[in-house]
Amino acid sequence: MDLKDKQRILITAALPYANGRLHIGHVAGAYLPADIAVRYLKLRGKEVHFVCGSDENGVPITFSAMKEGVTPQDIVDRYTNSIMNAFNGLNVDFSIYGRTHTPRHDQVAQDFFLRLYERGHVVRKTGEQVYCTVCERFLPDRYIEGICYYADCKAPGARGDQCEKCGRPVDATKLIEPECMVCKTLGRESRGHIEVRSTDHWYFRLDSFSQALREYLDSHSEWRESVKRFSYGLIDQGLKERGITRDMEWGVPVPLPGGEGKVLYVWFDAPIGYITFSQEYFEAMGKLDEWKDFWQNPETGLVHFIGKDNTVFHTVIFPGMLMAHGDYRLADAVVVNEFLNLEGDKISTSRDYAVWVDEYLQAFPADPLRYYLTAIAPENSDADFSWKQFQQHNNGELADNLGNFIQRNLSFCKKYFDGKVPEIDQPTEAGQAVLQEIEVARAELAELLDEFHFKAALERLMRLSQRGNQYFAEEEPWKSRKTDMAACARTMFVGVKIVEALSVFMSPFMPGAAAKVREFMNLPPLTHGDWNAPSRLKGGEPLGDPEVLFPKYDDATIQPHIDKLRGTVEGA
Ligand code: B3M
Ligand code: ZN
Repeated sequence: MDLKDKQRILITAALPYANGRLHIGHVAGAYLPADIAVRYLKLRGKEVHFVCGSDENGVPITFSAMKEGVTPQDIVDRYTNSIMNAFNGLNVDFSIYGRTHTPRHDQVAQDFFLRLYERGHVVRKTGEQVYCTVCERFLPDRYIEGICYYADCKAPGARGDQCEKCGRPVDATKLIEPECMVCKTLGRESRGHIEVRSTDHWYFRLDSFSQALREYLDSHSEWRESVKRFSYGLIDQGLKERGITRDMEWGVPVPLPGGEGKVLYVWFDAPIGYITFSQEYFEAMGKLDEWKDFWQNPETGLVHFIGKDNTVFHTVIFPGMLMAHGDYRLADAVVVNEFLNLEGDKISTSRDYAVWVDEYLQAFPADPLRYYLTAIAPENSDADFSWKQFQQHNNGELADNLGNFIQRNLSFCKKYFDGKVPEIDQPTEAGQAVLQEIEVARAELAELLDEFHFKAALERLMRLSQRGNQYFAEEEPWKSRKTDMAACARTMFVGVKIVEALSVFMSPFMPGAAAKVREFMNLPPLTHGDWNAPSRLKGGEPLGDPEVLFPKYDDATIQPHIDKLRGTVEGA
């Protein structure tokens, strides 16, 4: 069944690592488009659940803890809290926001691992790993860095799991001039004492699912081009066994003899987190088995929203894991976004070169950011956030087009129609044509949103608002109110109908502003299924009090944010 025809849908957004604050790159990459989709689908009357949570295991967490000289638990507690606050402030409305460093998740991930092991898809092998003789420990993933050994790359700073420069996976034992990052962080000599030692690990035989994964991709020709190209490319190059355990203490313990001192690789347990959180969520509602409807029954919808760097895990490895398990269905869609840059440079958390959500929210409301990040959404290519452009979009599009249209119509009614919806017999022909255009917009917007074309959908919304402004200008109600009040009423009746429609269409993108518009019109808050609800505005009924919806920001307000970034660039 097509996703469009499904009535019950589970949506996931990538689990943020709980080792840093949330920034605009994360928001544009996964959480905002997912939230827009969720809000839209609910308005369409679907049963939608939105699952997310913190990724609290793995080297990213322990590495941050080491750098700050605190425990991994301190790190995940601090940042889970900070990330949740940022999501709240942005109005990202998860059904559940869970955490992966919990006994419950350990259990779910271990059961999953054991099932794969019992079915022969996970095997134990002795392999070579890098070991620091000073630290007396193996150095998984980013605990080791060196020069990338691929002849056409040779970039310094390649990590033990991946070279960020060329993007290829790395065999840590082959890195040139390897360096122990633990020693380096602690200020010790970091070279010259790294050896290759053998240790046992468990490997997932992803290669045996090549054909099935290819068929999975074949069945989704509707996915974004770049995602398909990338995923087919991985399969064409030949899938390999993947090491899914690590020598470290923090994480999900390996539940087998010989697994002491080893944990599951974070990228093995993290996607299983979606399942854990789904269980926790439905259980909390007293519906013990309902999670299975969404994970094991293909009649429901399942959609993952992620950023580009997480693609392989969601289109190849996790589906492979689910196939290996045997009880699961696969996602209908994996919606992938490219990267968001900042003022022409890469966002860098370590250099503090980012727009942090908490900082943004101290200065501005959520909706202008939600608007701007959707207007430049990195759907098919990388995008660039610029404060000047943010200002232009806010002042030009939100304030002058959308806000102005709404304000203008409602204030006019307030002044000349006693704050009521104008009463008319029927609209003029031109007015009827405009009312018809609302229906066209409703249908076209739905089509775009059903296919996750958020940017185009937002443009379509703004065109309706522009059309409204144009109608207002053509009809000149400020003239007709002096000569022909009935004609004026016919114009304004159509005007407020457009405002009402806009309050519905804008709400997935800008829920805060949409709710205000509903208040300005004395309309009830939107609820489930309201996308197609008939107009609730009746001639003669009182409207509320309009206020400025989107204030403009002057240069003096914007400039400090630009300066802050310049400072961090120059200071770096
Ligand atoms: N935590 C990577 C990231 O934040 C990772 C996503 C997990 S999704 C299961 O980019
Ligand atoms: Zn070391």
